[in-house]
Amino acid sequence: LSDDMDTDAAATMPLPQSDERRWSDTSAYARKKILQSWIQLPNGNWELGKILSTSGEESVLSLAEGKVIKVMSETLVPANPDILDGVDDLMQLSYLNEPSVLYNLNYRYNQDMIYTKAGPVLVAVNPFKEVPLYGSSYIEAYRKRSNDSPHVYAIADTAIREMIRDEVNQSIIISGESGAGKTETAKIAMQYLAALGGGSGIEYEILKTNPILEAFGNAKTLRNDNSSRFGKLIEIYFSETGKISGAQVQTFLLEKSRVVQCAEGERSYHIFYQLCAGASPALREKLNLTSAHEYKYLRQSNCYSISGVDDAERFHTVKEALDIVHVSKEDQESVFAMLAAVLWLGNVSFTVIDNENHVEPVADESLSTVAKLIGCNSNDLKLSLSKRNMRVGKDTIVQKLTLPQAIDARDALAKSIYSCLFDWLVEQINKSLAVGKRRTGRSISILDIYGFESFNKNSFEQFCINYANERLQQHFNRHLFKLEQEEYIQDGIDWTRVDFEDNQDCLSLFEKKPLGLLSLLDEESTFPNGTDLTLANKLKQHLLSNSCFRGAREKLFTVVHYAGEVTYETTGFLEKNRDLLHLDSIQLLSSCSCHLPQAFASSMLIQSEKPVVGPLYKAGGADSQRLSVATKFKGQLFQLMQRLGNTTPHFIRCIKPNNVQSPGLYEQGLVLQQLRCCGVLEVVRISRSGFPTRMSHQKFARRYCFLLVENIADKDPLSVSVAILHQFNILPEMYQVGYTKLFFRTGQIGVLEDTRNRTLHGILRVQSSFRGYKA
Ligand code: AOV
Ligand code: MG
Repeated sequence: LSDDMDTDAAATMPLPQSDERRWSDTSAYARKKILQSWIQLPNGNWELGKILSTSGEESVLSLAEGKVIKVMSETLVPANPDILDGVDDLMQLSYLNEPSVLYNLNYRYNQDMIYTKAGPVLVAVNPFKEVPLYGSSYIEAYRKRSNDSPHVYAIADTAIREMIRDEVNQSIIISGESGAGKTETAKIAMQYLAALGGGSGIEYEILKTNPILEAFGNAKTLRNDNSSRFGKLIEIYFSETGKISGAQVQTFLLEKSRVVQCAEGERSYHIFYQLCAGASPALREKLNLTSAHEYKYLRQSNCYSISGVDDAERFHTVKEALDIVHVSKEDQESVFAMLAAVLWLGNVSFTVIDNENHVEPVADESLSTVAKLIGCNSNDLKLSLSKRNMRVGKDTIVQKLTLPQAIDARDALAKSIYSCLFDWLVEQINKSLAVGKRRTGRSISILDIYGFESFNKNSFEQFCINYANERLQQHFNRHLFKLEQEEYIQDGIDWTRVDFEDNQDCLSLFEKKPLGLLSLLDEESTFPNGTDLTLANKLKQHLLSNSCFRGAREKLFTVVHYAGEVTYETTGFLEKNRDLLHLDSIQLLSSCSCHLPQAFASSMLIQSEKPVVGPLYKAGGADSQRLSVATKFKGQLFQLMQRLGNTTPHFIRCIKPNNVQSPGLYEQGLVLQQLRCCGVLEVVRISRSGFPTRMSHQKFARRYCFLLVENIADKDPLSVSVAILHQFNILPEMYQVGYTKLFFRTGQIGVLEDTRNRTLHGILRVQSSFRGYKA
């Protein structure tokens, strides 16, 4: 590096300030002289400057376009030499500070290199446009390892190799804010696994689950035109030979409320608009279908289309996908009938029938269509939406409904039908994917859940979604930091502890018993007189001492999440958490002549120990112990974490470069906030100073002992390991010998693997030429 700068000036660079001190390493690089530096502009963005001179406490810098400025030296943050521009692993940066990382990602992003490694983690910056990085030629290049730039394909490839090599199940865990690109990334990973493990045909089915689940479980939100409103874990099974033998999809907590209500500018689930736009004339007639504009459930948010998306075309894609996962034409028609029934239910209106403000549904086209579609008597439907059967002791009394109660009953029915339909579809998909599945083989799971959300108004759904993200964040932390350090210490390795941001406090705020958010919410949900306001007051009364909790006026409270503060409004919390089932609705569905509603009714009854509305819930001791939505979700998340805990994880962190879903726009502040909260920089710092690769002595000895010149294979594994290390002149600072394992710095095992592969190839060549000679 030759530069004409004043070296003395650079030599007097002050010690980096707070953040920089945290990020910078103590390698030889960091002590070298600094030629260029980052300076933060008043708008918060960082700009690169060349240090011209330093005198006293001030430095003179030249910025782009010949601008020269004088600043306090202590505000400067050292920049990397140009030669490190756009390195593909942040570990390679000499100066690991925030502006350098931001710059590096931006540099790559501008050239459509959206993937960058951060030590063991893959960072993916959403391009919001098609980038030429996918398809069969890329897949082939990663399979052959002729392309080594960071990529989802490379992660998927490593997962397959490690699954086979270590005989351990793998997981690809994708996280990031809403709209950051998790679902797209999951599909790209699936594409690779399908290409490499394909052959049986089941891979097509696996890929086709995507359009189906997206149609029924994704919707346009203010953050993302294709936002996942459910969490998904897909486990793909492989045979011993590395071929896909089956798969299983597990879904988490679908946002039901969207079916009956969604915010201005958002949409309900895609499938409704697709059906309205794409159904054939015959189907339209059969379902008495009209346009999306005619349905109240779709009309309320005043948004019908998504730019660049053809709903009619998507409808055909979904139908084809349903064919491929073996949902019969007949069943498909029943599915569409259920969707139409939900839409028509939303149009059912009520009229007052007495002077006590009791109502009953108007007997119009909506009511008769719903009855026809679900296969029940119009009058039965009318009755179930105008009265409620209540059991008092052994007697049943009939209560007439007021308008809000009737609307509630109607919407509850619509939500139940939709969520049962979603579950039913997942079940069909799983039946289809289970063909030939052998549980004995290994698997790779891909996790794609709804990302962290913060809107102007945040309700129960955001509360659950953000709680899930908090759990996932801890899995990430635990794995990459805690376990890492604990393992070093357990194995007697010299290791200076590195502090990292843990989110345990926030998780405790949610999970602590009896005084945590979830317990208090459940408690209030069982009180008949509990309201959204009493809930908010209760939370404030008990939780104010928690550092992650803040009270606000009336029904508002704030949680300090790892990804930022979110203020929630308790309106609807209790009702959504109770998720009461109306007994009358279940009875109605079970009396229907169509098979889907019947199936829904029985799954509602068997399924969850769900509370049933009314005095049943209040009076019955047993009933009140039934699980609330939040508690059930918590249980699911625990199970999920346990499952993931038994796998080797591969993490992908998706980053959203702007909030307007536009290509080419890289907002430093937004990216930085995401990098900070997800701990990417800490990961790099730890990995760089640590020993990320490790292998037990047994395994190491077994794998490499044939390379030994001297025959000591009968010695204990530790001695064999040490002999191998010596023979290959691995530098002492590049590894550590623990009690049970060897620990290596990044890249070292690659050197050994190369030698091993070369030697193996040599042996094979010799053997085959020998065979050729004999023939
Ligand atoms: P998310 O899954 O992280 O949000 P998506 O995967 O739905 O985000 O991505 C949002 C949008 O970004 C997609 O619809 C694409 O338009 C674009 N996008 C993302 N990744 C790519 C890519 N690799 N190439 C091209 N475009 C991409 V949420 O489900 O809301 O948390 O809940
Ligand atoms: Mg998604």
